[in-house]
Amino acid sequence: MIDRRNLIKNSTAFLATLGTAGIGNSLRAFAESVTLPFDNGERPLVQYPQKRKMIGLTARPPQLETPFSVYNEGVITPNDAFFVRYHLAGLPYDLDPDKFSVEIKGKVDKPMKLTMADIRKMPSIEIVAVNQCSGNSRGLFTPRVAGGQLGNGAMGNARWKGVPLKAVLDKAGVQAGAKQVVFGGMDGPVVDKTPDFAKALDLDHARDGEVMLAYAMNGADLPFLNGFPLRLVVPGYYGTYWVKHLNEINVIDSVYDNFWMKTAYRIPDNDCNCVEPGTAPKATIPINRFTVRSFVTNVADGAKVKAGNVALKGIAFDGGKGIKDVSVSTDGGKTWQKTTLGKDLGKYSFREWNISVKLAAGAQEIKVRATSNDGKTQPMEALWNPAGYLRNVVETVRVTAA
Ligand SMILES: Nc1nc2c(c(=O)[nH]1)N[C@H]1C(S)=C(S)[C@@H](COP(=O)(O)O)O[C@H]1N2
Ligand SMILES: [Mo]
Repeated sequence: MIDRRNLIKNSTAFLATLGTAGIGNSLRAFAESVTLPFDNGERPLVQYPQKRKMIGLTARPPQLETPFSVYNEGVITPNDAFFVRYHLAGLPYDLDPDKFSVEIKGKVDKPMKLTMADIRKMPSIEIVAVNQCSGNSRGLFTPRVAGGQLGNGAMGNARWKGVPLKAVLDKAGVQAGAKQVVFGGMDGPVVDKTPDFAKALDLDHARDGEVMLAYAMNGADLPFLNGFPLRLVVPGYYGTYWVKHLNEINVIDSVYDNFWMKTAYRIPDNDCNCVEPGTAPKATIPINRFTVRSFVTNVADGAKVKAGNVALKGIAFDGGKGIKDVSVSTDGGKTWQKTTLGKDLGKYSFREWNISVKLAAGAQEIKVRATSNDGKTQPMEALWNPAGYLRNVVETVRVTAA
């Protein structure tokens, strides 16, 4: 029942805000701005309904980065600080959650439409999982690449609640010969030349019991900008598959080949998923699981710290094997010290790490490197691909100890 109340609060409060201003126009730019660590990295701090001040990338559609300091508040990213990414400017601002339904169609025995009430009646699951945009950290690529010039704030970790996609597919009865499941959301292009956004997963993946239709995030309704009232959650996979305002699930007997699968969101088809900087890959595949990453969160690049013992804290995550080890180096990567890992919230979650290191007076570099349970680790030199995806170089924080 709490869910229901939240739902009403969400819709009326949020839509009232929109009704008076329209979200694009209600963008309030503050005098404050932040500068991300690359050329042309100046960004306004902006505020949208249900969000705190966020780093503004674009206004139409709204695209917001999480201020990096948020990741030091805890391993769960608060809803009001969770990043926002959209491709198309036509957002479903007028959606009525009472009339909302998701349609299941295509190669199924019983095509159906499920309302939010229908979905809330089904047995629910919860998974803590990181959502990260493929283009997270793209602005740091050298040579620079085209696309949203993001710092490290296009990622977040939340406790998602919803129903397994498998349960929904079973209800509809997937027919023999089905190959993929296509997901569509309510947003669309404003002018018709941009192809509508839709993504597909292989049927086996769609039925793994973890891919879910989520209606709650960290114990509350999804914020509108994070896909209210229903979104796909694909644990371990890049955010592009996490379709928001999900209203169409289409089971098909072919491999989906729209623009967003066939042309965009593809990575080099080789072992490193990388190419020589400035060159084009010979063959590509759709982007899929996250590469393993780790960050220092309690000391910012350029900070001044006290010489001696310095407590360091941060986060690590990977595409779903879970984090085995996070180590820190203060000598340029010659030696590494194991950190202590924090509470395990599941293999798809951010994992906290802590360590105390000795820093001599002067300019120092702190490097952090995570290894996942399948032995994958982070490269010392950044790998490159033309779309600026998969960045997972060992991060370096430069500090002055005194
Ligand atoms: N309907 C819809 N869903 C979408 C998108 C979109 O443009 N429209 N963008 C995708 C991409 S690329 C990312 S990274 C995630 C971002 O999720 P968030 O905005 O909740 O952080 O949403 C995904 N789902
Ligand atoms: Mo993305």
